[in-house]
Amino acid sequence: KAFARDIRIAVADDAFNVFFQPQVDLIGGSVIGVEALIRWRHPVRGTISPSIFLPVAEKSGAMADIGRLVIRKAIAQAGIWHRAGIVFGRLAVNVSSAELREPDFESFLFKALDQAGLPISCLSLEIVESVILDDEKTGIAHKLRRLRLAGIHLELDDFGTGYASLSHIDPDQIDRVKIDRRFVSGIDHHDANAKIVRAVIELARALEIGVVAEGAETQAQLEALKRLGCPAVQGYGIAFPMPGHETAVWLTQQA
Ligand code: G
Ligand code: G
Ligand code: MN
Ligand code: NA
Repeated sequence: KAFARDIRIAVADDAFNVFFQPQVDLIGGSVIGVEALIRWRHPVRGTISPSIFLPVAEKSGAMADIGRLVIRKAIAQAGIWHRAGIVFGRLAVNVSSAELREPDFESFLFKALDQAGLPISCLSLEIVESVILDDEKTGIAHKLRRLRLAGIHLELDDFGTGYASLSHIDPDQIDRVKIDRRFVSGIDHHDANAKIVRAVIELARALEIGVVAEGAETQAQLEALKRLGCPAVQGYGIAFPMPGHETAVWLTQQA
């Protein structure tokens, strides 16, 4: 309860920040995207992980507001980079079902893009499998389809950890899958992990869907992903999530 109140206060105080974590082409090394990740510096408890406070926000009804805050800030930042000629590829934003259920989610999104001067094709939404399952009831599927038709990219996040139905990697609905980091963590020494990652890469290739491996931390993991033919990667081994100004410096150094 107190925590839920802290979250509401943080929304009002604009205490949430957006960090960005780069994604790179594993062959050529060029930047292909940045994922926006929310960060909260609690006045007493210090930095709190979104995996702790987002579920509370979800339950207390603050998620939609927090999501909009992130989207607005991330898109505004990407718009600045776009105009400055700083190459970032695509901006990926995580969206929860609470956000997608809002009736005016689409108009909100288009307005944010318009205000920031960011082309629609620069934006990508990351959704987890449970959101897709949710849709049947809530009409989220239709919304996602319209957004995709408008030129926004859709990605299946944390692939392999949810209900993992293969029907969720449908090229008519999804542009890219993100292989969850639990499969990447043991890729250089755990044979089953490597086989699963290879299978997902082959599946994605057959379906002509993009694929990015998450959570690559070590050189050995990056080498293993390369050997398996993984086209793209995101993880501490490339770059940590960074505040906007640091991200701009990082991006400029890559170019
Ligand atoms: O950045 P970190 O690994 O701490 O994030 C933990 C979890 O929080 C991840 O599952 C991530 O998808 C989620 N997350 C981070 N930022 C956002 C956000 O802005 N919106 C939503 N819906 N989820 C986020
Ligand atoms: O949205 P998603 O569930 O994919 O969130 C990705 C989360 O993974 C972010 O919170 C980010 O901080 C975290 N992350 C990114 N790279 C790494 C990594 O190399 N190792 C670990 N342990 N976590 C990572
Ligand atoms: Mn994500
Ligand atoms: Na993920």
